[in-house]
Amino acid sequence: MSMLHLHNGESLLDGELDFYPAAVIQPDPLFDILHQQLPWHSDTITVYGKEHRIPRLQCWLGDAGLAYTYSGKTLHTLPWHPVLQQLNQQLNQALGLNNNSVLCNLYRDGNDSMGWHSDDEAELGPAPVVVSMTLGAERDFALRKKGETRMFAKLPLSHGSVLVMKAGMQSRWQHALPKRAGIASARINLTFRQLIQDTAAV
Ligand SMILES: O=C(O)CCC(=O)C(=O)O
Repeated sequence: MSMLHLHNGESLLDGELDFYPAAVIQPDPLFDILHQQLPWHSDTITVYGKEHRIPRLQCWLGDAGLAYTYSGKTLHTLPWHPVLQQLNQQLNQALGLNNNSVLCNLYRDGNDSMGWHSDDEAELGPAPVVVSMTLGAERDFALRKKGETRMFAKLPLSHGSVLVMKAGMQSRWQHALPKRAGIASARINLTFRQLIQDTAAV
């Protein structure tokens, strides 16, 4: 049974983004299942030799044997949750992709965030198409051109939305999920990605 309807997408940022504001057919139960059942954990990253706890919970699931390197750490994907595997298959089919993993982020409230970056790790290949699904609290997705400090645009990502970051986006733009005072409820973001096996770290 299809969990998605990917119709009436808006093309944004000169075609670098496709946005489907209400793509998930039943976003409330999907949020609850993933909130309760995913193996959320609190991770650290090392910046200039110092460990920092990242301001959100996360987990990375996917096909067996995949690994990725993120801020100097090599992590192996955990096995798919069946619902996420089904969603990935449906997204791949609808969009003509071969994504094989999903990075799941849980922003517990408006104090959780993600800093400026591009999804440009070597394992993603030179022109990844990253599919980003939002469930729960609406938060702004901020965009700026690479090499600039000024924010270019903010896109509010609605409950049940799907944002497709197309090939080219990661080489030209950075994105971030800024803190938002006053948001007390949680948001889940799922970014479906293809980890390219033969360049993946082991
Ligand atoms: O939570 C979001 O919408 C952004 C997630 C993100 O930037 C990422 O996973 O690389």
